[in-house]
Amino acid sequence: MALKDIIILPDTQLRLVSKPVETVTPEVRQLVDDMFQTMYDAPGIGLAAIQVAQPLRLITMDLAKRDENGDTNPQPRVFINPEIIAKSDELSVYEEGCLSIPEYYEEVERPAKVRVRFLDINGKVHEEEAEGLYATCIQHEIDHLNGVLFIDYLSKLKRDRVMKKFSKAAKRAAE
Ligand code: GNR
Ligand code: NI
Repeated sequence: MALKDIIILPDTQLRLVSKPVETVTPEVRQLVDDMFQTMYDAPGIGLAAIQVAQPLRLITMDLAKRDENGDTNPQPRVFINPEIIAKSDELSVYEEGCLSIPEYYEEVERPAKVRVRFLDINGKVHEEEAEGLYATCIQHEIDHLNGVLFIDYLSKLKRDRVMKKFSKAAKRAAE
């Protein structure tokens, strides 16, 4: 297993449209392991492969909550070539964050429920109904596969402000 660097704004790789996974090779399994390690270390509840600079339609997720003792029952999930095949008309608002836009949080409105089709690590097809945090997270992650970030749903003013802040930080870091 290996920790990978998470790319952050204004890295233009975040705007790539990721390619379908054709076969689950040993390299893909290794990438999934590395993504889990990177996601848990961050920590985050979801990670798209492009966030570790791999433009593949591959997502890891773990929505497990800590219990009263502060322990977790890990619930690692892998989504390969996921597709949203239905969305509710009902919307819900959630305060989102993104490991590629560190320490910035804003409310985003999205369909409250979605139906998602995906392959698991063994190539088996699944279809699931997602709601609550699961619905928010899977939509956020599938957006990454299409080069879309949650700031794209904010006003141009807010988005420009965030882009400017991260561009300045990158320039300072390069000096
Ligand atoms: O860790 C994460 N938390 C989160 C919170 C609200 C909505 C979406 C997310 S996903 C984010 C990790 C991430 O950037 N995944 O792409
Ligand atoms: Ni994200």
